[in-house]
Amino acid sequence: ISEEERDEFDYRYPDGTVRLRNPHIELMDQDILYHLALGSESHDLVEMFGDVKFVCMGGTPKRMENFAHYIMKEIGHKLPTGTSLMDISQYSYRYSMYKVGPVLSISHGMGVPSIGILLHEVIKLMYHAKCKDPIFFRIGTCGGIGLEGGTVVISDDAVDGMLNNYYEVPMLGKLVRRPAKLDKRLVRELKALSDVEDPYDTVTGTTMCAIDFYEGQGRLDGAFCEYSETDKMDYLENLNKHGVKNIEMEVIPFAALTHHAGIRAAVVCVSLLDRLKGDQVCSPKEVMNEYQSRPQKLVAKYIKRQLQMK
Ligand code: R2B
Ligand code: URA
Repeated sequence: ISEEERDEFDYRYPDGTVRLRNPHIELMDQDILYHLALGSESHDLVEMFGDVKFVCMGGTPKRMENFAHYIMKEIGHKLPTGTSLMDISQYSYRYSMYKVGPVLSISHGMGVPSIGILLHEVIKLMYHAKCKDPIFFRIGTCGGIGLEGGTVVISDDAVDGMLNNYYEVPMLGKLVRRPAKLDKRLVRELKALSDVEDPYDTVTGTTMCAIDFYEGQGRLDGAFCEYSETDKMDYLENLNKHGVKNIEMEVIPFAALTHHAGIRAAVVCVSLLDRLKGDQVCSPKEVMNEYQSRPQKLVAKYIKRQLQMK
């Protein structure tokens, strides 16, 4: 690990616990994590979450429930007898959250605002629970650029639809920018775990974060389209030239907010289709489900290795 890499993720207390860049929180009587249906006074967050080491996020509640069951099997975690896996945030009716020993599996919904709100609350959860050196993963889906459907992409950089590599948020009438940086060491470690025997490729590259699925990703099949197929192909080819390997909808806030909090994080997505060849997602359900298990396998392998090293 280089000096530069270390410096980037040192916004933590020496014991590895998460430090908040917000002086107001510790002055409050209680902090309600509204969209998680949790609170710092209503729940013993240290008792409930203090042992969390890995936070895995993905778009849909079902995928994250499946991941929770899968990781439970992989790390050999046993639930207390007579209990079953429960959605801790079910009464938020917003996100789903499952806990399997040191692993949290949480759905983030679609797009920048949805994952942004969740990240505020999960980063505060790490702080309240005094979690040490938690690592965040997004296991998701994407459209590939010049990559066959089923290819796994580990993001080593993030850009938005204008090729800017920062998260820009209007605050108090001003635009505030935060660099969208990912942990390069984590990228290397994940890449090294990919199996050459896999019947699909695992690549690293820049991921573009769109704020829309259709026109925001140059699709021709939305309800509206006022550009030509040539315009679309020129745009995608230009992205490709800039090293963009895939397009999804959350990487910018995910990279920027974890980095701002000093939390190591990685994004691993499976490409559902090659955007140079089409726009519609039309693989059969079984194929799609198998595709979606690929990022989960890689992240589970990483978690397993980390736990065995202890
Ligand atoms: C990938 O898939 C979703 C859109 O279908 C979005 O959440 C994303 O990033
Ligand atoms: N998710 C996206 O955001 N885009 C795609 O093309 C596929 C999945």
